[in-house]
Amino acid sequence: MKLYVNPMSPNCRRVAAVVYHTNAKVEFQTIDFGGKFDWDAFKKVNPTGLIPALEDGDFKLGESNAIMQYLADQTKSDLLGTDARSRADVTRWQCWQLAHFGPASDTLLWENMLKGMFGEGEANLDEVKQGLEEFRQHAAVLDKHLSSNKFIGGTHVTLADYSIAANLMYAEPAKLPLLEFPHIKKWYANIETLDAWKKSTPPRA
Ligand SMILES: N[C@@H](CCC(=O)N[C@@H](CS)C(=O)NCC(=O)O)C(=O)O
Repeated sequence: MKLYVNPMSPNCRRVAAVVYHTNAKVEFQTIDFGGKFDWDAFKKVNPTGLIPALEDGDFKLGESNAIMQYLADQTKSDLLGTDARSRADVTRWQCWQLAHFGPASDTLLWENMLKGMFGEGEANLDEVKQGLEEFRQHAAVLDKHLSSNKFIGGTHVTLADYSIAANLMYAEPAKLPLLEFPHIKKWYANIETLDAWKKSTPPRA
């Protein structure tokens, strides 16, 4: 299998962590955003033109959360859950990440970190205010859940943990107000001790 990634990208990191966790036989192809890469040709792999994307023979798959599920299934890992209810619960949190937590985190990541890095000017304070409101709203849900659960899926690490943790990898420069959410902070510190998470750390993070 070939996986198109850039290690700096949170969307790619959640998949890379699963590759390391499962020892999936994957060859990483690193895409340099600033370099020469034929994005038009790449649309044959992922029509959205976004990474991560996976090629497994003639099967091509985009969307980080879907790729994670495919890798967990291919490696017969318990990361997706072992029965219908645990699988649905993991999927529920991955959907929540994509619909709610990810977009709120991404607003702050863009305004407080990436915009400056890409020379796109100062943070827009209205956007930051909106991003903070949304982040606090969604983080409160996760924090309450983690007050009585070691991992998001309960007692052991699942895809849900890697999906959501990826949005916190730039918590400091993105100015995510994590101090207000002690259970998330504690859980994330625990994720940072996992080998697969450590191995997926980008070179300059
Ligand atoms: N929902 C997608 C988002 C993927 C995404 O936004 N990828 C970014 C990197 S973080 C990308 O490929 N950007 C390249 C571009 O916008 O041209 C996923 O979870 O895989």
